[in-house]
Amino acid sequence: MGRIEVTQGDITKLKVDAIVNAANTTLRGGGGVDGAIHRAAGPGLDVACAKFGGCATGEARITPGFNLPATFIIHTPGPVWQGGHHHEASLLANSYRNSLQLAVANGCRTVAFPSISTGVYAYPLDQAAPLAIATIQHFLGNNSQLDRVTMVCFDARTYAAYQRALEQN
Ligand code: AR6
Repeated sequence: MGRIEVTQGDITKLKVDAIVNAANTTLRGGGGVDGAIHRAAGPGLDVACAKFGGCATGEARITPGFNLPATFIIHTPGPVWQGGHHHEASLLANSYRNSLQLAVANGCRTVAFPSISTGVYAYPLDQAAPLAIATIQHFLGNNSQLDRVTMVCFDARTYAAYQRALEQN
């Protein structure tokens, strides 16, 4: 079975088959990790993303990596936190699951995620981290193609939350 790894760093630097982007429903770029990915990938990425005409929350779309070391970029809008009673948990799980499904469909063996929705979208980290880890673990249990899924945490607090979730899973 493939492994989950938790690391701290900048996801745009990773040489994996696919990195996931915590996008918005327009798929036309923004701040946070989305902005960093669009800047590092170069203008070809926005041209490719424009063709999708948007993406619903929890769904995913794939593009080439353009100037990134990663082969593909998988774009998924996570849910905006609205207090927890607006299907945020199932939508966040959908983002992880649909991204992994798309990665597998495109022959990927290594995938890296940022902490979807815990920045601008304000999903509480202590709830997002165990949900992300459990969803990825469950997917790995049912799929033999993936070798490694890496959670790439930008800051120490996020890193600690995912490490704890991994230990307790
Ligand atoms: N590598 C890895 N993680 C990063 C990086 C990076 N280079 N830069 C930031 N993060 P956010 P969201 C972390 O706000 O909450 C955008 O404007 C960051 O510290 O990027 O899903 C989109 O266009 C945090 O832990 O995504 C949407 O409008 C995590 O990535 C909206 O923000 C996610 O924070 C999406 O909000």
